[in-house]
Amino acid sequence: RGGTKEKKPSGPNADTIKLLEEMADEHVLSDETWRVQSYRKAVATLRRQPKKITTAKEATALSNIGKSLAEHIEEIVSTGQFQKLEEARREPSREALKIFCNVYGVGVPTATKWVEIGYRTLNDLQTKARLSVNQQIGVDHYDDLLTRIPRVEVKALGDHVKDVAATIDSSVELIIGGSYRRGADASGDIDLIVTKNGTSSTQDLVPFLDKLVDTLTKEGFLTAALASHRHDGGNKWHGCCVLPEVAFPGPKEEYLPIWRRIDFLLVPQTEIGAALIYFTGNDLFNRSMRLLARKKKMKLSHRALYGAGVEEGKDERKIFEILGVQWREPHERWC
Ligand code: DCP
Ligand code: MG
Ligand code: MN
Repeated sequence: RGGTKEKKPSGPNADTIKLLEEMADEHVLSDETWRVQSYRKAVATLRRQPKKITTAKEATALSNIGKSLAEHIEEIVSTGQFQKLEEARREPSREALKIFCNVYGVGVPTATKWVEIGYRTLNDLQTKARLSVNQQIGVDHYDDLLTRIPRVEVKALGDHVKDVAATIDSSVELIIGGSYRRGADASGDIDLIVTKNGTSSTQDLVPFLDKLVDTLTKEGFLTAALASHRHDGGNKWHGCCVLPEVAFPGPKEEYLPIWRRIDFLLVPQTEIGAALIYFTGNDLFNRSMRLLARKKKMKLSHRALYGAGVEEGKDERKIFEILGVQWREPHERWC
């Protein structure tokens, strides 16, 4: 889960942006959300500048950059260094905190707690910590679950699931959503949207999902179920999978049975448009769409756009139209 930075810094302020983003990440680790926000807003402003910002005075004149951030910017440009960042990095327990935050299912509070207890390594967690089922999977498969899945492999995983799904119910449709649908070269997990013509409730798809999960588990494709996978009346399933060697899209010598994260999301046909928007993301794009809906006295959820006499769930394009936003292809929804 490599953070939210999807665009590499470029342009006249790239060097400044790089250090500010690194500082924002440090603030994530110390759970100072408001600082993270102000750094990210400042970075967004800097990205838009056509010229290099070199002084605090220039920086303060821009939107979303306060006095102290402006001084940091001047320091970075004039000295090439950022004192605060270096101090944060000298903190001895920082490495452990980072490692623990990268365990699947572990957030800053839990990682901080472990550091305070005195744990420093994954081995400490394995031998001393009391881990939940999910955390145990996260520790056991630490490297695998941190490795991003190349696009060709996401497709191969999806194709394998589609083949098995067709043997259970040939009229069920599976769509790969998430970063894959946005065209990403590599994804953190595979998000599979499960839908079927004629369905109007998630419940209509539950028996299918049960069979699918059962079959895929028996054949060894699904390797673990993650807890809390039956939220919202059973419309989701979260777990791990391994691509079979025969389905590997590359030379056999390069095949490794890497554990991957997989999510199934049940969506009735009546809600497929809203669900496609939600599960395509990205999360920032979703947030701005929801905000826009609210401004227009409507509400956008993963199930429908509704309010102000409107109810639209099944047509992705219509939802854009009603909101008055120009259609954006999935690959244009990075922010
Ligand atoms: N989503 C969201 N808000 C969240 C989490 C998810 O709007 N807090 C939506 C947008 C995401 C989609 O769900 O695109 C899938 O969630 P993922 O966590 O799988 O994120 P991505 O697929 O976008 O990225 P990754 O490649 O890291 O899996
Ligand atoms: Mg994903
Ligand atoms: Mn996901």
